[in-house]
Amino acid sequence: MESTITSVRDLAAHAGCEVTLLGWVSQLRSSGKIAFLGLRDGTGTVQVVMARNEVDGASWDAIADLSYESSVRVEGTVRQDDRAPSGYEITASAVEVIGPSNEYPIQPKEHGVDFLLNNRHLWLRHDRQTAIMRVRDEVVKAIRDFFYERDFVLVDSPILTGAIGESADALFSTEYFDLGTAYLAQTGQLYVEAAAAALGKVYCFGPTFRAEKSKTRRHLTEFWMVEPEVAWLDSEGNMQLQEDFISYVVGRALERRRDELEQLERDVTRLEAITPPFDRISYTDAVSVLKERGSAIEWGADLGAEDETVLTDGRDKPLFVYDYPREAKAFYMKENPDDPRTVKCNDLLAPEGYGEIIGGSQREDDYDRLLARIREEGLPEKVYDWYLDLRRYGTFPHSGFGLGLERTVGWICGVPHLRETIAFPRLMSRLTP
Ligand code: NSS
Repeated sequence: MESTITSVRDLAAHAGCEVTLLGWVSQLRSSGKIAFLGLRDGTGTVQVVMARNEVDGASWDAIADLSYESSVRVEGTVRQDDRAPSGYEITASAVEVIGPSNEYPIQPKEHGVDFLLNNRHLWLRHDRQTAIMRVRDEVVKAIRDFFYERDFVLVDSPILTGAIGESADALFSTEYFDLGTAYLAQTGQLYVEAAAAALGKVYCFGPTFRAEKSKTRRHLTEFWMVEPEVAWLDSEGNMQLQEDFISYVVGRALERRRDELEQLERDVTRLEAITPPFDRISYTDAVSVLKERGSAIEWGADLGAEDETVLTDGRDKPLFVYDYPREAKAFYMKENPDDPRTVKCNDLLAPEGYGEIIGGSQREDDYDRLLARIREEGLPEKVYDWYLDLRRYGTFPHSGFGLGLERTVGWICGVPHLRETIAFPRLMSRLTP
């Protein structure tokens, strides 16, 4: 009789029983009389022990052909073993090779990052990468649950757009039939602003594109962003929403992906400290602090990665920097009535050198001021006509923010370079695999 097909994760339920496992060989060691395989099936890895005199001849011969990442079917008995990382081990009675794997490129030795990225389709199978993907999956689920539980409505925004969302110098464009140039969305924000007037509390969550010529560890050309937008919310309320949101997401990763975080050797005590409220500092005060610490920054310039690290140095929690100069920020941010040189906005900087993970703002809701800003930036007025309509027909105070998924996953996992936080990273110099 065929034994039950099960997965590594569910072995506990089958202790002492005969089972069948399907997976890939991640480790291999044989003495001629006894062989040990690491069998990885996507839910975990278990050691399989095969004694030559306890399996049939065909199974033992199959072992001779085995190499890393061969796919196999293993039948055997589940034995409890406290020394095994999963708590269980399989004593095999039969092994069948489903797909051989000759000269698998990634071997258990040091490989350069370029080599690994060229083999990203295979590199994804390895322990560190699967742990990061599992944390990412949980972060995405937590993001959706947070907004669902608070009655936000998901409104997906278009990827092909006619308007510039953030800045004119970082656009990917493509020909669009008879209509001229279409741009790949840098943000869904302008569209969720329209949706907020329809539904109150909304968010979009999808891929966004930036043709930024930045070869840093924090820039992808394609990244995922979640963007909530809330009617009748001001900048202060927006920051409260952000600190609740970040604390919820980090809490969920700790609750449900602790094993993976430990596998990644993440210091989880650093994450356990992430609870509201987070400290706030105005841009103007931040510049004073930076100057005191020797930075050459001048009031008016956006903060660089190094400035962000200096500001968060020695802090346990993320830090809000609010009310930036308007020339440093996008056209849609609301002029600060208390200081019109600045706008009602904030960045949220993650600790431990991870830097900006959120950019948010209250939106300019005054028709004349918004039009003036569009003109000042030299943006094509015609394509923003619909956006101005939101200020023509029942304008309303509203705020929102954008959280970069990969930067957040990088911070939570303790992985500094974004190339490991998305399955198939798109960088300036990389379009395959
Ligand atoms: O440009 S942002 O600061 N803000 C916006 O796009 C707003 N329209 C969001 C909004 O208010 N709805 O980008 C937001 C976040 C930023 O803090 C980063 O975490 C992330 O998006 N981001 C990136 N991640 C990876 N790679 C690149 N190139 C990148 N650019 C921004």
